[in-house]
Amino acid sequence: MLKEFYRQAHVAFLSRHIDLAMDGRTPTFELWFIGHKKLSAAYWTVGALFLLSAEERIPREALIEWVLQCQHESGGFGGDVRQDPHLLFTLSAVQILAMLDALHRVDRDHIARYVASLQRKDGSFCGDAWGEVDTRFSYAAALCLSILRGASEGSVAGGCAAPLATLPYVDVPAMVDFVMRCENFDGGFGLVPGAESHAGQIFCCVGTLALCGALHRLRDGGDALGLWLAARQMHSGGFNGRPDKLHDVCYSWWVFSALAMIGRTHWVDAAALEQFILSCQDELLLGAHPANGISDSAPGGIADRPGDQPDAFHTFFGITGLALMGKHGIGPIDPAYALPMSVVQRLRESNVQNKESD
Ligand code: GRG
Ligand code: ZN
Repeated sequence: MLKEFYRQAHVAFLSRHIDLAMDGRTPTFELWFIGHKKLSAAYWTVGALFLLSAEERIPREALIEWVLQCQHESGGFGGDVRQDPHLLFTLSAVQILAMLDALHRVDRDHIARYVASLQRKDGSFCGDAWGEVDTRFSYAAALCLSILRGASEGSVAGGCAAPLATLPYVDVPAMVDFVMRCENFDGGFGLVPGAESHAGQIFCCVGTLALCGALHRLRDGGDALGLWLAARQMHSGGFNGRPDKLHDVCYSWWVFSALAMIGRTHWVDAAALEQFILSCQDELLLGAHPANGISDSAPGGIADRPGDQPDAFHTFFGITGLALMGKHGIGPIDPAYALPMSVVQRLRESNVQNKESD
């Protein structure tokens, strides 16, 4: 039987998580999972509530105040109040502020300089002052700066219209060259040059190329990558992140958004993927099935795979997967910005206005 999407239950689950992220004194399993990554957890929950058209459940002003308190004097943001800054949390902060239309509440130039300070001579990015390099950080930098500048014209989905993007303070050609050094013989990308292809890193590398207007640099015009990504679909309909690994809901985003950016979503079975995501919904109360009408009162949330404990991360990436497919009235979402299309559209308009006032 085809499964239903339990929207109300997920909205309730996500609302509980926003409160947890901002308060955090209640020692619960969910809080243990969120740990020090509260700002990113807030991005997942706010993003999911937006995509479910449940913005009214977001405590907007309290959330903005808390995000602002997470900023460090360097310009970067920590995962919570009084934590060291990191590029990934800085991205989450900027994404949350963009969704809440509150970017005017921060000094954007200060944040952009912090991001740029993490670029190294070879074009790569560190996540923080401790010097670890990872293609996740290239993407975080490209996206952060794209949002702070105001999104560029043209859609990145299915190929990028723009030539090499200009991003404030960073060396974009070097940034792209470093990402291309992480491309493998199989068409995929890894964490650093020579590292194994992994769907999460592929999303980051393809996202960086898309935001920088450099998707044309892909090997075989993207065919090798498309084949590698399509091979991630398993009999369950779900994707794994690399060969011989288990299926996992979050790859619905990492894999399908990369396919969307290179215009090849039709190379996989979207209906089977949808059913896999729905089968990962919390079903604690669902000895009863949807027909009896109590499905929306389940605890809510989506797990990594059927029968596992739901969490905010997989709830967000399950919902973003459905949003990419345009299912259940969710979305739409931009695959490179990982933000609702309406938010990216608003950023684009602000970019045009900024240019006119220059
Ligand atoms: C704004 C959407 C967005 C992202 C920000 C943090 C980040 C940038 C990207 C993370 C990309 C990534 C590496 C995702 C993979 C996450 C994951 C499921 C890791 C588990 O890896 P393994 O090797 O799991 O433990 P497998 O599935 O290979 O067993
Ligand atoms: Zn996962």
